[in-house]
Amino acid sequence: MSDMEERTFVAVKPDGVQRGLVGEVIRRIEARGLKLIALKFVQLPLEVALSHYCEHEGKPFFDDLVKYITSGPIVTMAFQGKHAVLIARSVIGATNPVQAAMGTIRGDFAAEIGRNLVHGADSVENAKREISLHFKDSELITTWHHTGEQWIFGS
Ligand code: IDP
Ligand code: MG
Repeated sequence: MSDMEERTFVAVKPDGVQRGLVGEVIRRIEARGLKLIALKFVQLPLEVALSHYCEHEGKPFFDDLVKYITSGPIVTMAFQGKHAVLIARSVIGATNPVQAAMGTIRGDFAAEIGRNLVHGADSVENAKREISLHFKDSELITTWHHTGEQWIFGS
């Protein structure tokens, strides 16, 4: 796999949808040069939410987290590009919006850890797991040519 084929999974959570921030989230990630390869508007079934957040099972906030992510429709996306995981995480900002830097999505728009607007996979391995949980292989469209890529990544 080439560096440029690294993938990440991002979701606009129910509060982000309700607050009209879908376009803002997509815009900021697109602007960093990542290539969109999948996108859906979906209300997560409980079993998908449980699987998505399985690493947090047993933590005190787990039940609230599952209620939150299933409380309304979300936008799920996959992006591809060099350092896709780290780039998306840096655009999103720290988990607790109180600590998130200004200029990040959470730092600019959120105030509560339990309402932090966006999800971004935290590793290449988790991104793979999350992309395959939320998308069928046939829903990933990687064949299109991102014309800005050579100017953004220099390759
Ligand atoms: P991340 O979304 O920045 O990767 P994680 O630690 O993976 O953060 O936690 C997943 C989600 O669980 C967070 O985005 C947030 O919505 C929620 N969460 C994490 N820690 C807490 C907490 O201490 N209280 C309430 N919700 C939390
Ligand atoms: Mg996480």
